[in-house]
Amino acid sequence: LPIGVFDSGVGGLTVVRALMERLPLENIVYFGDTARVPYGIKSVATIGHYTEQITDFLMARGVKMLIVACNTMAAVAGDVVRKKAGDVPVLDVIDAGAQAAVAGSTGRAIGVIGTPTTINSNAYARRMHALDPSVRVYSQACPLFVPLVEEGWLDHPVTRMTALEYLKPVLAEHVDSLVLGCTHYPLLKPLLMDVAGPGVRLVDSAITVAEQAAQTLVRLKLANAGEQHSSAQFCVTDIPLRFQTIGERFLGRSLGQIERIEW
Ligand code: DGN
Repeated sequence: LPIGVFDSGVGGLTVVRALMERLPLENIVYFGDTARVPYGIKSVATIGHYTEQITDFLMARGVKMLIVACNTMAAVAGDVVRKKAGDVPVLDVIDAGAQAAVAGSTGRAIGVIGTPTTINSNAYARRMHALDPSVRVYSQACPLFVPLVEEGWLDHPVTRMTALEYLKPVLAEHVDSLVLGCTHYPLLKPLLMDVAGPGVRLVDSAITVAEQAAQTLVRLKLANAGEQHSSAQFCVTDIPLRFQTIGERFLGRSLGQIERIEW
């Protein structure tokens, strides 16, 4: 059975990339709601409704695990997924990122960056405080990062200046870790590392959720073993002009066959 991974658009392909690297024997079915992206600026009720639909779609495909790759959906609609998923284990990027951030923080001061919806939900801060009430969390919404990444400006002076501006207040608090709380941000890692400096550890939620998936599959005896060939299937609700180029940049390889879902 495949692992179901979903996102509001192409961004979740950074999670698929991390999963392919960590779990090369697993089959993956990806759902990207490219017709309705971006979610980061929509209301909680609308995001909840969309999330419910996507969960039903993937459950009908018979998945053995669900991964909420979108931080925005994980922030405000994680419960919706868990309710619909029944016995199927559900992982999400916020839970994984928060755990990794707290576990590896040396100074108990953690920065979080994400879309406005993710940051306004306070979901990262709440999860981190539940794990360790002594951590101080400094959050910053970075709405310009998503379009800059989709434009491919990963190492561009405009992106660097934007990052400097966004990170200034967070860095002034002497954070020791910075959580990349949005699917798009792993592509900015080299630039963000440069801007944040060597004293700040970047926490990549895509990598941490892939690690959590590997451990969960082993624990629940659901891991694919043996010589089966792994496959990845990509379902999207729209195929915009630059989908292939952007998607392959996020995935780091060719997308292959893309299935267009008509809703
Ligand atoms: N996938 C979204 C996230 O991780 O927050 C970013 C894209 C969007 O919906 N704006």
